[in-house]
Amino acid sequence: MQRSMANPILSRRHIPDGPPHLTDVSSVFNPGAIKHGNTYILLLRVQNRGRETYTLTARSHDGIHFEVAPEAVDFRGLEKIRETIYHCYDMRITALDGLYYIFFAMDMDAGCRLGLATTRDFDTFDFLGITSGEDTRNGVLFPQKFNGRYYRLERPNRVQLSAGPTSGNTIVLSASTDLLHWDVLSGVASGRFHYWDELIGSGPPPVKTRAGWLALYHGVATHFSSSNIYQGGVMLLDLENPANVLARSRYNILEPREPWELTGQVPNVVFPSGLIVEEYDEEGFARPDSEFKLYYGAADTVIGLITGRVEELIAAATA
Ligand code: BMA
Repeated sequence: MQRSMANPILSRRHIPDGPPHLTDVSSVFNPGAIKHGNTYILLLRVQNRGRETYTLTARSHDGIHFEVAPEAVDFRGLEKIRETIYHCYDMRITALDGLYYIFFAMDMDAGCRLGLATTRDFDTFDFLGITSGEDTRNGVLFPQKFNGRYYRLERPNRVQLSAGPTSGNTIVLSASTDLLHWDVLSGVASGRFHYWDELIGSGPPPVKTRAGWLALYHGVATHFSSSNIYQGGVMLLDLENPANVLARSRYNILEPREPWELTGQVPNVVFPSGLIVEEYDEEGFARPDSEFKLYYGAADTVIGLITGRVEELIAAATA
């Protein structure tokens, strides 16, 4: 696995000046990622100098050089929500049954909620609704149904970081028949106090491999009182029952090392949020020797890319 030579592949300079709210923006980070036909698509979290958040679409033919659309995504139907929505962010994209589903965090007065939108073409987007009652974040949809039900991983926010947002130390598995109402089935994994992943949350949506669901996540080390360190790690979940963890990386697979990962508006952060696997076999399993592209936010300021082979991620989970 290695960082792209082109890193950081996206920074504020790649966002075209548009209307005043998108002129000379501050930062771009934590992208959702998917391959739509032969086009690599990122849904970018863009923050302007009013510290307002917009979602912008970026397209690429090689997964490295992206062109950013000048207009922010309009989630049709979002305007029907009566309560104030401060920010929609951290898009996670899953392809399922010919449609793209996008879960994202919504900061509201009552706390953080998970919103859901769909698109077929990344030109028009429909907001389906708010899909959580409690404070929760990092919702990721599995790319298949399980006995007729949708499954997602999510991370309830039950920990208050000192001088920071609410966070959490447990990833749970939830199920739904209509994508709007979700029931928690079981805990999946908890933070490991004193080590690299004390607080945890899912990264990109899980990828199906013959070794299990490849579930990347971020872990936060909080015990250095100066600054929380956000890192990336990997788990393998049981193919039939993803609440069962088959393996989990003892070591992080990605940590802040480059200057642009160590420094920025939130220092010491790598936040993996988009994973594209190039090749799947006839039965829909990621090929072990396939290349992957992992997109991540760095220091809540820019976007980085790391590439490697799927088998390296699997090996990291069992190391
Ligand atoms: C988390 C989320 C992420 C962010 C990270 C570091 O709690 O808000 O969106 O990248 O903190 O600030």
